[in-house]
Amino acid sequence: MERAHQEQDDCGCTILHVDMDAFFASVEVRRRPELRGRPVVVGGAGPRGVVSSASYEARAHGVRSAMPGAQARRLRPQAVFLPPDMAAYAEASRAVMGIFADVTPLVEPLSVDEAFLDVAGALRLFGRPTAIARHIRARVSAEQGLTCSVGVAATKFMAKLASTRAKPDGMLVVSAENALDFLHPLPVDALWGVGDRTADVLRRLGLRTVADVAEAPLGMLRQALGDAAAAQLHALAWARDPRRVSTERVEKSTGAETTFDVDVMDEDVIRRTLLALATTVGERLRKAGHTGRTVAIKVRLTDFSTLSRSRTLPTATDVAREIFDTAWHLYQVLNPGERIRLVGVRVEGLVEGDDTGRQLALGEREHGWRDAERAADAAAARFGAVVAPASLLRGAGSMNHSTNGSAADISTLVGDSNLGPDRVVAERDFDPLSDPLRPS
Ligand code: DCP
Ligand code: MG
Repeated sequence: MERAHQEQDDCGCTILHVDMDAFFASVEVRRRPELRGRPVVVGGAGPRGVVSSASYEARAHGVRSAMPGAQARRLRPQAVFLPPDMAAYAEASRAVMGIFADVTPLVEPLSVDEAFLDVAGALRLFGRPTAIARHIRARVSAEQGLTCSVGVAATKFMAKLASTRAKPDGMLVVSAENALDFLHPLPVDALWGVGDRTADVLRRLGLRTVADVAEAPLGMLRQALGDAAAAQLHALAWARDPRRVSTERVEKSTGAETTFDVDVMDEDVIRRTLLALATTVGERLRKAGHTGRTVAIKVRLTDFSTLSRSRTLPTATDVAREIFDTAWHLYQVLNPGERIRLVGVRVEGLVEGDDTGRQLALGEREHGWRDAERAADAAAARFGAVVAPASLLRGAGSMNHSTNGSAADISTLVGDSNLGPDRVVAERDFDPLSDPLRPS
């Protein structure tokens, strides 16, 4: 289905944004053809699970990603609810990214199912940008049995807006000439970087549409948002976006978080959960060969308000013990004093490899932790065992799952910052109390 604007002049529109339609749900439908045309929801199991992906048939009834599963069930009880199969999605992701790479080496993946492509160098081989977009859509469909939507424009910002507008299973070209006609009627939150809070600020200034922001005096925006954000929004509102498609994908942070089945007050449960999360984050850092200097925690209360705190260490770390000590300190200082729905731990400001300063900066004890954790990584790699800190085991028997709020049966979300703060890139059952083996 190719929408209006498709005949638009695609001259100079050398940036494509490709985004798979209802990605996780579509991969599930592909291997269960009997589900085609039915409302399908991936994720949302358990009392606190959230929806990862919903087929367009489920969306017609209001089901959306990130919505609590219970709400999705109320909206569409007939929907087929399926558990996520991350391995299958990762494989499909690799395959479609491979198709993009056949067209141009300038592919910037943004998440598991979307990428920017700079096709300026591919025109001689494949033809006009619209022809390239059609070619990609046809290959993805023929080889993967999946649909995607493609935005074609002169800038990343406009290409991304265009693909969103083309969904599902469509293509939309926004020529440089038509960019402002397309952009200006949109609400302010269409601008990159405008979340709920900035949208509120803009609304209080009487700015509702992108056109309002474009016409607003820069001084007014500066005063409300600061110089950098004001300049950026103003440029975007005039469809100016100088960012190039970049193939260097640097993870800026890595984190893990846990939603409790029952809201928790017990500090001991929270402490052990933070330790489990720090252990996961440390493992991921060591596996990726990254270290980071800033440790952050996130705490969501029963009323969904979210608090975060961070602290920058003198040297970068990949040591779970250090991450935990900092996270626990931050938690104690934060002292929420209320029931907690979710906690998360994140290490930010990642750099490749070791921080060379650390040997001098750290004492024997930290070295000991680091060596122990590396040994545990090696043991886990060799024996496939889950190696957990001893204190995850201690006190496990004292937890009363039904009355205390428990860390058992929690699901852990492991995410990378470049996928956006609240995106779920992996969801798996994570039970820190389940039979972990200690390194001998
Ligand atoms: N995802 C997730 N949790 C979210 C958002 C997304 O687990 N809160 C996962 C499931 C999605 C995939 O990432 O299938 C891609 O995210 P998209 O935002 O592109 O959503 P979809 O591909 O499902 O739908 P569409 O792109 O058609 O809107
Ligand atoms: Mg998608």
